[in-house]
Amino acid sequence: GNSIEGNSTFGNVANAIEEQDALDWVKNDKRRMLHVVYRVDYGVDKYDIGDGFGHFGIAAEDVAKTINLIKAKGGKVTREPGPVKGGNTIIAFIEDPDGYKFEILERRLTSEPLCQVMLRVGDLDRSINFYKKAFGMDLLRKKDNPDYKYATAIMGYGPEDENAVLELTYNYGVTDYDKGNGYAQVAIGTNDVYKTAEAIKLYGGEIVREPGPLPGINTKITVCLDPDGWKWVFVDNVDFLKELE
Ligand code: GSH
Repeated sequence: GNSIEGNSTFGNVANAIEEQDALDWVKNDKRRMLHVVYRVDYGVDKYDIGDGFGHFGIAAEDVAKTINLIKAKGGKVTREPGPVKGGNTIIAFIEDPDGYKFEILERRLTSEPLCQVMLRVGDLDRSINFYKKAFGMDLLRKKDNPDYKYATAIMGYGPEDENAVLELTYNYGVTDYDKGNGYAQVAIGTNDVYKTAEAIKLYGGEIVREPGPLPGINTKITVCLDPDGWKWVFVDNVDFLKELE
C-alpha cells in the first residue's frame, strides 16, 4: 500500500535490506520521461535562462536540410551544421524566440524526435549515482572530452533511439550554475508517487512537494530536486492517462 500515513515504505534508511528493496522497486517501476516544461507565460516577455540549463535535443535525419528549413522560416541558427567538436555526429544549434537552445542531432528516424534534455551539473559522479539509484535510470554512455574540458553522461529509461534521455554535462572545475527562472521541470511517469518520494529521500534528493493528489484534477504527483537543484515531477501513470482522455 501507499505510505500516506507518513511511514517509510522501505523502512529504516540504515537497513541495507530495505535499501535494496527501494533500489529494486525503483528499477522495476514503469517509468518514462513524459514531457519537459519551460516557461512561456502570458504577460512575461523575458526569462533569465541562466547558464545551467543546456538544451533540448531534436533528432533529424538530415540536419543541413532541417537547418535550411528553419532559416527559411526565420529561425535563429547559432551553430551551423557540421560534426560535433571532438566527434562525428552532425549537429547544429538553434534558439527559439525566448532564447531556449535546441540541438539538432543527425540520426535515423526515431519514435521520439525530442530525444534529449541537457542539464549542466557540478559533480558528474554524484549525479550519475543519484539518477541511477533515486530515479532508476540506466547509465547509457559516458564520455570524457579532455580537449574541450568537459564530460557527459547519457542516462535514461531504455535505449537512446527509443526514449528521450537526460544528458548531464560536467565542465571541468565548474561546480555551480545559475539556473535562472526559465526552466520549470521534466516530468516522469511512475506507478507509485509515494514510493517514488521515499526512494528519492533515501538517496539524498530533496522532496519539495510531498506525494499526493493535485487539488482539482486529483492527479497524484511528487516534486523533487536533484543534487544540483534541478526540478523533476513524478506523475502517476494511471492519473496521467486519464488527464489525456
Ligand atoms: N562547455 C560545453 C557546455 O557547457 O555546453 C560542454 C558541452 C558541449 O560542448 N557539448 C557539445 C557541444 O555543444 C555537444 S555534446 N559542442 C559544440 C560544437 O560542437 O560546436
